[in-house]
Amino acid sequence: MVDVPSDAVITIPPAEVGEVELYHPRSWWTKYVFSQDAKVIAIQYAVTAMSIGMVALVLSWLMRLQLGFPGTFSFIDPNQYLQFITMHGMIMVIYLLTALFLGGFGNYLIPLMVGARDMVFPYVNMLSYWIYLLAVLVLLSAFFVPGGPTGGGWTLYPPQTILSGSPGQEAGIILMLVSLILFIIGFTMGGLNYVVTVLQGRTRGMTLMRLPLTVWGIFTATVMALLAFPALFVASVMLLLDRLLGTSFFMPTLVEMGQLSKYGGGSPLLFQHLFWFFGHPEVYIVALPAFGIVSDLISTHARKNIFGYRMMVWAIIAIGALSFVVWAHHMYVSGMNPHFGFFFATTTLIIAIPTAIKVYNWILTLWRGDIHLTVPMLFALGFIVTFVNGGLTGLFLGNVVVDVPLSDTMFVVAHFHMVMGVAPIMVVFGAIYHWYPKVTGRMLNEALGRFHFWVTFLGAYAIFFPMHYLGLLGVPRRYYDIGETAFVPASAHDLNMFMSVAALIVGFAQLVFIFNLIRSLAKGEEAGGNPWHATTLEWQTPQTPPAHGNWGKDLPIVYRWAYAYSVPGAKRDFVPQNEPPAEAAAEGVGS
Ligand code: HEM
Ligand SMILES: [Cu+2]
Repeated sequence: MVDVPSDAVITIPPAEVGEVELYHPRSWWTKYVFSQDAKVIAIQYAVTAMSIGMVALVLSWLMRLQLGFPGTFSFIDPNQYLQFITMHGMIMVIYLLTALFLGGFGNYLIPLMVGARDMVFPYVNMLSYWIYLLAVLVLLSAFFVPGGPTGGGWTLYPPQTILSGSPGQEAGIILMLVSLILFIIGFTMGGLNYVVTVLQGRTRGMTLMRLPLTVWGIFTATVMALLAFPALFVASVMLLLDRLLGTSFFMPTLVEMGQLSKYGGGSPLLFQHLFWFFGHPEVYIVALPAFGIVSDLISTHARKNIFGYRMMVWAIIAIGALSFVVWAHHMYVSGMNPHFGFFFATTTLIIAIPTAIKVYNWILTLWRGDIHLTVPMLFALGFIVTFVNGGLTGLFLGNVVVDVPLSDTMFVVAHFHMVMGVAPIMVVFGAIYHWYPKVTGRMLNEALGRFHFWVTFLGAYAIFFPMHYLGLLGVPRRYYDIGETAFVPASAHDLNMFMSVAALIVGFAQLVFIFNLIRSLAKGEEAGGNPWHATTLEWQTPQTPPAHGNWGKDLPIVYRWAYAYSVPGAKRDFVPQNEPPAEAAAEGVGS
């Protein structure tokens, strides 16, 4: 029998999907700009997300210059430091990573990987992108209004975000909240597409348990996002009402700049609960697509089937579900009831189990594999190392007694940059090197890619590893200048300088990457349809880049799971998901 998984039956999916006439663009505008083709929308999402990501990167340089060389760069003042932190954090987490993984990779890969012609609601999918773009523009406009963007931190905690005296209290905070509301509306339109396409748009033979883990990761993350973003949505609407109409959902009675404020009776803690009910799952909304993609990268580039496929699927689902009951581990210092802390510490540590299972399975996949150290593989390995590293510090911070002294120090900043900054970004890069040949028909330059990997990987460690130590010393986060204090030795300043120089170098390495992306469009080596000899459907399209409708006349039929690598007896070391059993048998598979 050709099939490898334990449910080796030639199955037909529960619902046969009939052919639906695709929307056909009639003009240049509807083909390339207001396009309803998921592949075009994916590229629009990806380009927008990476462009705004560059803004966040430049902001991080400005902050790092200030931290490394305080006093030398007098063009940032303390208010601006807070504003840059806020914009940097929010852009990186939401407008770059969430948008890129779901709107970018989700749109490109889901229809191709499940064997569909497009997303199920292409018009709504198109609107999703344009609303996202509007959200980005509203966000950026905050740099140009009086008072500038909000400086409330990416957590936007009231009361201070909307009180006078906070930077950006005038218009910045309003624009931030409006932008978030727009983002969520746009995301929901895309998200419904991703979920319904995975559930209803699969081609013949593509059972759920034959989906590549990339699809499982993006699918589960989308379901989570559809459940978590509403909490941020209502929190944003209520905070906007507090700011604009003088309601007091989140505002207690307080004195504002020496005057009793107009507010009273609200609960700032309620905002924290709503924010983190969204905020913690958000970490996994970014991490699960990364988990899925990494699984496929290491399986393809190590020519081995993924170890424990079913366990990997269930681990993704378990992590997704558990991450909804841990949110208050971000609130250990909020004065909440200690019993609550015990509950949330327990649930937090339980997540380590499915997560560790995934890591073991990646390692077992690599074990005795025919590892090709291609650029995507390097980034995948970089991800695993970094994620484990950030996960370990997460175990520290998940415990109440350890978190309390470390809370609001640079240790936290180091921890979350490792887990949800550097680690997912490694996957983004690995994925781009992996799928760029499918999107453009050309390979990215390998030497530049290796250079990009090593500088980014080692550089990220140079920036964020010493930061743990600063945190242990007690250096607080969100401080413009740590100055001379009894507990911070002079060496800490040297370390800060070192980290800032590393940040500049890492930033420049990204310019090399962008150069590679643009240069290879015209000059890259021709890729052919399946340069990595991968099994999944997106590599089996009749044309590369795939044409409108993806599959030509007939949809592919799926006969096996996505991981038929190095199958004993096969002539080639991979058997595509859609290769009919007869042909595979003729090649000697399983005979
Ligand atoms: C070269 C890469 C990066 C550098 C040099 C960098 C640098 C910084 C700095 C200096 C801060 C302010 C720390 C403080 O004073 O509290 C910060 C905050 C932050 N960064 Fe990054 N960052 C980078 C990449 C990322 C990425 C990829 C993410 C994506 C998750 C990210 C998410 C955040 C968040 C959420 C904050 C917290 C903002 C807040 O406190 O409100 N950063 N970063
Ligand atoms: Cu959390």
